[in-house]
Amino acid sequence: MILNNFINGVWQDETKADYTEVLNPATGEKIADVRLSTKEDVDFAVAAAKEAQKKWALVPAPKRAEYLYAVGQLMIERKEHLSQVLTTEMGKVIEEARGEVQEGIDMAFYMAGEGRRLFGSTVPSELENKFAMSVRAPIGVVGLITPWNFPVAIATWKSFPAIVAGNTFLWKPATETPMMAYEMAKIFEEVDLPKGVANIVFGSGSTVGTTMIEHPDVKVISFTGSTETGRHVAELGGRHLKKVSLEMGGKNAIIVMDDANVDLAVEGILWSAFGTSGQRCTACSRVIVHKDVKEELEQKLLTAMEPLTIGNGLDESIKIGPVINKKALEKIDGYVQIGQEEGAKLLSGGKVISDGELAKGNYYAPTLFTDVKWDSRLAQEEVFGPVISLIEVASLDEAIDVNNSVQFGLSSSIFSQDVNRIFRAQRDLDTGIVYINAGTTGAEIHLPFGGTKGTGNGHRDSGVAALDVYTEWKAVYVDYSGTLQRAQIDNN
Ligand code: UN1
Repeated sequence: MILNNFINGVWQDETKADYTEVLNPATGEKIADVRLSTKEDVDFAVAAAKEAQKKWALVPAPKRAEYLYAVGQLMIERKEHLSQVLTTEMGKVIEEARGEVQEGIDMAFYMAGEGRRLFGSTVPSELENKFAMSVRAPIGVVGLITPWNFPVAIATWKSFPAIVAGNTFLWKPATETPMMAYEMAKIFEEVDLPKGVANIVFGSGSTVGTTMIEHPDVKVISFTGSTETGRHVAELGGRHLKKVSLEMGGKNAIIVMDDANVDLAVEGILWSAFGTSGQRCTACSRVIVHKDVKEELEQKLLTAMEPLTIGNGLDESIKIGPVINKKALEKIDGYVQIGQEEGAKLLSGGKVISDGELAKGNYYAPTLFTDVKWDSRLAQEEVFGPVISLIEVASLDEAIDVNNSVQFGLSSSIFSQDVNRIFRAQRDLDTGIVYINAGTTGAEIHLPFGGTKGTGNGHRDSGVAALDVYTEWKAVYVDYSGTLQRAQIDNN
């Protein structure tokens, strides 16, 4: 299969452009060739999106929303197909793929509902016979850059609010996972979304991403991906005075206090650390444990890890799928070496799985380290793989300090039964998302998603807050006095 761009409602013909291979991370087999678009491809898409946006902005928001209801409906009908494609290109186990597609469906209906709200506000004017209000206005053409770990959900967090708010967009999916963008483009086409509202431009960050950011007609860039790339997006966007929304890394921790339900904590840790093979921005990679329950937690984690099955996520019995590619395997293994050099104690895993059939895919054994120093590289840097680091503490204060010691601030969690500790923790944990007695993953789409410090730049994906990224606040004054009233001047 050859994947070409979808621009102005038309699938572009094959040309002499370059392509790169898309591989199934579970088997190493080739799934497709995806186009590496040129600067000219981007320019062409921006021109189409710009033209389409003029008309799209005039469509009433409740009508724009109707397209999203139709998109959501088609996603429901195709849920199983979409989930299978998602597992095939990304590797996450099928149960999680279904969950991700469901997130997209939920986002469609949620944002469609916003079409009948898109609240502004009215306020009293300082002057008589004058009306004052603020309204949300569409911005124009927006550029969406999405990662491979959530190829569909994150794209819906960005594209659906962009659509309902009256913008048109260019979407550059990760080259590792272009199939979901292809599937979504087919859905946009089938619901008759007006041509040029949704445009898919496949290709690299260095060409497609950079051209989008530098293009004067792209007004907003919404990016989810690595901190390194995000910094570059922010720098380049800053130079071009772009509104840039960034969601980047995480080094999320679960705190287990001495009064915690340890069995529940074990379940939460395994789900959040090994789900999606640890490749979520929200993944738990640190466990900050009170010294009095440390040994119990270690033993229970080791026991619970034993039955975890590793393999191709299309098989319903598999609990842990592959990681995205060989480079990711090397990076994870590199951190395991670093951890050992830093004196952390490896309790389980710590190796690439290279036996039999599994050698063809990218599998890493679920890994548990203990006695990890809070300020070591293993405890501070994002690994993005199935690796847990246990860090011992002696009090809640210390646990919160350790949680907040990293450069990221996406998600955190505490297991405790003490209401005083819980309320203190939710206040003091410096992350955009806090869970009580649950793991660090599983954010719901109608709440704001994002983080503090190095995780983001103050914007939020999903939730009603996402509309702030895709709308401009406009203040409107209507003077019906029939006289020239001058604000701030004494008119009498
Ligand atoms: C991500 O890892 O970038 O909260 C997104 C969660 C999912 C989304 C994760 N709902 O884990």
